[in-house]
Amino acid sequence: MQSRGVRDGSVGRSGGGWPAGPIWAGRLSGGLAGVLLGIAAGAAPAPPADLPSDIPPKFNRVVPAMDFEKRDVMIRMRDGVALHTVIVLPKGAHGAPMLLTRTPYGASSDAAVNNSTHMKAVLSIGNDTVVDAGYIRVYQDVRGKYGSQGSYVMNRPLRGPLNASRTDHSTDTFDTIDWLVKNVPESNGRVGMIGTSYDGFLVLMGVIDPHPALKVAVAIAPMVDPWMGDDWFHNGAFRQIYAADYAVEQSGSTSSEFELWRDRLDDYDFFLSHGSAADLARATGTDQLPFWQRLVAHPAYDAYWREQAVDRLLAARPQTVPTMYVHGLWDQEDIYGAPAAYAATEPKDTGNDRNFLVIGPWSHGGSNRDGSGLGVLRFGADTSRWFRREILQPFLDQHLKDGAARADTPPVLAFETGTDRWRRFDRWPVSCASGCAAMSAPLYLSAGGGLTFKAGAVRGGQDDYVSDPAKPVPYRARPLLPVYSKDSTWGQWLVDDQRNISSRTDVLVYTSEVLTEPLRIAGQPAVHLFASTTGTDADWVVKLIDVYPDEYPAQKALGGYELMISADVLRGRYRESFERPVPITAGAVLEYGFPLPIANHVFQPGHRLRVTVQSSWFPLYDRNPQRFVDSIFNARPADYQKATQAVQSGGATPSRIDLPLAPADGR
Ligand code: PG9
Repeated sequence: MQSRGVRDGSVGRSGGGWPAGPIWAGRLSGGLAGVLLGIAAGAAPAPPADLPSDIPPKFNRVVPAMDFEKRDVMIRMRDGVALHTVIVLPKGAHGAPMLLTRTPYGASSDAAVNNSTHMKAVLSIGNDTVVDAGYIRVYQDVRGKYGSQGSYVMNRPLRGPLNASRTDHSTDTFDTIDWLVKNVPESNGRVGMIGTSYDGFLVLMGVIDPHPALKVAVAIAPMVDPWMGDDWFHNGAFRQIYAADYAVEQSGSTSSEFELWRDRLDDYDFFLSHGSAADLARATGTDQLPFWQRLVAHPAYDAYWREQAVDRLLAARPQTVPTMYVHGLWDQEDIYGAPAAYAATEPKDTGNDRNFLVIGPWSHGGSNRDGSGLGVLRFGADTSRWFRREILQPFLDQHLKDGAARADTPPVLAFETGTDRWRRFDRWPVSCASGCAAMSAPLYLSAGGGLTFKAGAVRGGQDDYVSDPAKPVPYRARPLLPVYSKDSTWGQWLVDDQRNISSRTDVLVYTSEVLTEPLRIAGQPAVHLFASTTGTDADWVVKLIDVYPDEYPAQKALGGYELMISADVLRGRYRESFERPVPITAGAVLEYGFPLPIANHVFQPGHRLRVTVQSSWFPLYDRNPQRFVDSIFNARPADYQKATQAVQSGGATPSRIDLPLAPADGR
């Protein structure tokens, strides 16, 4: 009641809503107390209409000198649409290079990570060396997001069969750079692009038909082929947990203020309780979103996906802008993109001096943050900072700064996990999947749980397990927090201890003898699984794991740790063709072949190799009903069935992983 009295103005009336004679009233100084409490000697004055505001009509904020200046501009594209752009200039800049990031995540917030008078603190830490080098930093909202006009299209395709309009990210980048070089007099007229993930995809769009002032590009963890192995699918298996969140956040509104709601803590329960991906989309309203509708309309690798795969687009065009691809070995979102785009463009780099690949021990975009460790892993130094200072900045400077020295950028720089050191290569080894027979060594699964390089030591036979869609294998230890929740450790899940998972009865485990010598792999392991199912469709998830010694005094938590080195999934219906799914013949032993993400790792003496096989990875991937249906998005409850999966070893059906071996101490 008291607050109601304040609101309706009754406080001034004697005997009003205030308690009589409050002790604290006497402590207020007369005038102010009079105004606040309406108490005055003699006749009661008319009550004020309202209290004076604490917010003055004009507040002149006193800000000490800033070491930068910010300009907010709208840059008009060729079709009249204006894009919101923030230009951050070091004070006194003159003849400075410009570094451009185009983004759907908010240019203004990218240019105001902290409230500071220092440019270095205002930008994210990934910009530390760029600011030290005196660059002008430019951020731009893509069409339809935050301050920009126009329509937002998720991964807007290039003009052509999938985009009938006059513009795309390539033209928008061109028009933006054209404006920048004409309207930022503090610049030297040279522009570089840098961006991570979606912003990395935008970098690659920018190097297509580039503006002549675009001199260098750095694509960090770029989304390149979202069906084959980046954000939305891996080999046809749908990345439900992530796509469901992302669709709502990114395409639910211009300024990304919506999140997918939850009605329970554990995402395992949440996704399981809502049935198929389409059922959940209906329950949450996600099915209204055009982006979601496109996902559901294109479950297979049809022209829609093929025509927008960035590696194909790049391969089909001349490469004029020196480009660095930056990849994280434990990238939980875009583990496919950077190596694929590098591989697709490398043949055009005849002088081996325009196309560069950096492979670090990072999660998604980890090179922009602290890189001293990931999860329980420690790398002995801040690998990200070292990369930015010693590799990235000299590379940018070489192409953007007037008179800068030539950088000593190796064509390929790869951090070797297991030994924690950087290695320089002339080329990244071709993948086993595309024919590295000479250097690949088959690691055979042996019935009963063995794993060996010796074909003669393989025990023939089969191991089986029951895969039950009602109890799918979680992708990490439960409870599973939503990807974007405040306490989420989503960025670490690829280095989680696999112990809790491999101890399940629906996961097959194959383990080698203890290694007596280091075993080094550098490249892409290739799975050849011979297996049958009693169902008519099945997912096959294969993980290559480094099992630490049972006790590990150097870091106790790593005793017996099961560290995933490389892993992926194949949706069985696509074993013959990604374009045309076919049912699996129940009971037939078939070969399932697929490459795993690249690794650059040394399994140390005392460690063991482990391979595990399972048929769900939930809810990171939606459940395969295990009965062939037209589209798994629309599977009905009755379609989900248990199946017995049998994995073969030896003889004519030698399940194995071909490992890209490399000399343990050589290059
Ligand atoms: N992995 C995110 C993404 C990239 C491209 C498309 C959609 C999502 C990202 O981190 O930006």
